[in-house]
Amino acid sequence: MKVGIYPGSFDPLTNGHLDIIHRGSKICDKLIVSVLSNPSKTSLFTVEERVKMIEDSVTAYDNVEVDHFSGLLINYARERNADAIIKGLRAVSDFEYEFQMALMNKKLCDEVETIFLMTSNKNSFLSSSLLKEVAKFGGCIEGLVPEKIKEAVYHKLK
Ligand code: COD
Repeated sequence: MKVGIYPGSFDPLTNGHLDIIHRGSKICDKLIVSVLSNPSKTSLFTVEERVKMIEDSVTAYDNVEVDHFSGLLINYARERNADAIIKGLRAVSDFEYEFQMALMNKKLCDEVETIFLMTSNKNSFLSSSLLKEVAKFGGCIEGLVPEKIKEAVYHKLK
């Protein structure tokens, strides 16, 4: 059984993340979407809220599990017997950092591969931070996140 881990901050989950989950679930027998718990980083939503929002958004997938982790991703990947780390790539700006992390993770554990899925055209500009900025100043985030998450973002930012 091939196990993939899709890690991220997911603060909050966007349609760009969902697209990677959809496509990742087709290439893994089991895909674990895992939220990084990082107390030193300020986030809009708690880890529990982010996990719940993702769970509510992936009910259609039998092979997708939602979890959270702290510390080194590669240690968590080992604990979960993962074969691969799944990442999304948007632009060259993503590439440099992701490339560095993939090589470091490979150095730390040769057995776990990093697989990059290119963003879909329609999501190439989409990030959680940009989305929050737009919402904060009253902009429209319709169609960029699942409907329930849209309401939750506006509610939090009120
Ligand atoms: N289209 C496609 N992919 C997207 C989109 C989009 N519109 N938006 C985001 N993504 C991808 C990102 O490229 C990323 O792969 C993933 O989705 C999650 O994105 P974010 O923004 O929610 O989460 P990040 O990038 O902040 O997550 C970073 C990690 C938590 C994965 C990373 O910091 C990590 O592994 N931390 C653990 C500590 C560790 O092991 N450090 C050493 C690394 S070598």
